[in-house]
Amino acid sequence: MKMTLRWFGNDFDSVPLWKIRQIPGVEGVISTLYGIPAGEVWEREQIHALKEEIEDAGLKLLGIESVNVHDSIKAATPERDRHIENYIKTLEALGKEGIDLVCYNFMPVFDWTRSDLAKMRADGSTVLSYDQDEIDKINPDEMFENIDKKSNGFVLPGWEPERMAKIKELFALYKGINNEKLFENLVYFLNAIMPTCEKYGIKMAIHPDDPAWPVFGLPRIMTCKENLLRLVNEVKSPCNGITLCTGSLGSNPENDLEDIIKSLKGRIHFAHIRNLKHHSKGKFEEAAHLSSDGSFDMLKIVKAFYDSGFDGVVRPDHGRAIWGEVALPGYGLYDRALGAVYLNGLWEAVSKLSGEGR
Ligand code: CS2
Ligand code: MN
Repeated sequence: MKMTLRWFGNDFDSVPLWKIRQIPGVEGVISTLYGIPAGEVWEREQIHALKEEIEDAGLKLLGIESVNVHDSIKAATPERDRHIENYIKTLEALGKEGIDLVCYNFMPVFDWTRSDLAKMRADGSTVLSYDQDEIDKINPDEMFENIDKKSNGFVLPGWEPERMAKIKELFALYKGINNEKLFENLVYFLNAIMPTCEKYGIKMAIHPDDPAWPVFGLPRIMTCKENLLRLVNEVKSPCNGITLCTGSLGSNPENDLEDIIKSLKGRIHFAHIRNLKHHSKGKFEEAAHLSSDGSFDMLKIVKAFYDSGFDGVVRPDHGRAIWGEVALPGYGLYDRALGAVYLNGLWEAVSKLSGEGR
């Protein structure tokens, strides 16, 4: 298992690489060329420079999160093939730089959705939270405004202002696209890129939808065991796999995380391991990684990864804002560092107790 932290690059992240380097057990980072809009080609030189900067800090670039998929591909508009060609060019450049893991998502219009980015908890920390009743009262524009106000001045992944400026057009693209059609579009995209992924040994890892149900009437498909399994079975190449994000899938308490992890044996290419606290149906808040702070049994989750033979790249996911840190909501240093160390501890215990010490 390789422990990493997500890093948005010097121009966008509040956390410098040297601090990440000092978290025990963290070998590398997961990064991206954050400034490049979805659909444009990444040049090899830019990827090389990113890699070099990370290596100079004593870390490895262990994967990309994300190479975003253009909405024309998700909605199958006439421009999709041109955008798929661009995506392939980006994959080729990544492959030539030795990058073998790419995380992406297939959520229409937005990435993750939250009703509050800074919900105060009893101990004075703040977390991202979701309340379906709140979301039902507002439209996407209002949600963007709320999110923008509480983003501490940072650009949030999936909520780039230039995308949000086109929100009405984006919604219009998805008229007539239901879950089944969106699924077909995903399979079309994957079939088109698989030969390149196979040539360079790039593992594609789709991130589940967050929360794991449709929002604002837009279709969402990466929400449950059945659909994840359907995807790996329809596009059989081992390069087609999953980012198993416990917080996103676990937003729906009906998803049995241990069972999902075990049933995707061999097809989980990347793990985001975090906890959250359920209040009632459609209402949850994020929590510290520790089991007792939220609703998940983190030991059982880590053991499920271990028992299914997982040995890939892991990262803690969103953390609480603590100790006065001002950072991208969910992506401060302190709570994610605590999360990484805790997850490493669970992994060490599980692996040594199993007698294998993997
Ligand atoms: C999120 C997403 O839960 C998460 O990891 O922060 O922004 C995620 O990075 C994307 O959906 C992956 O494409
Ligand atoms: Mn995640």
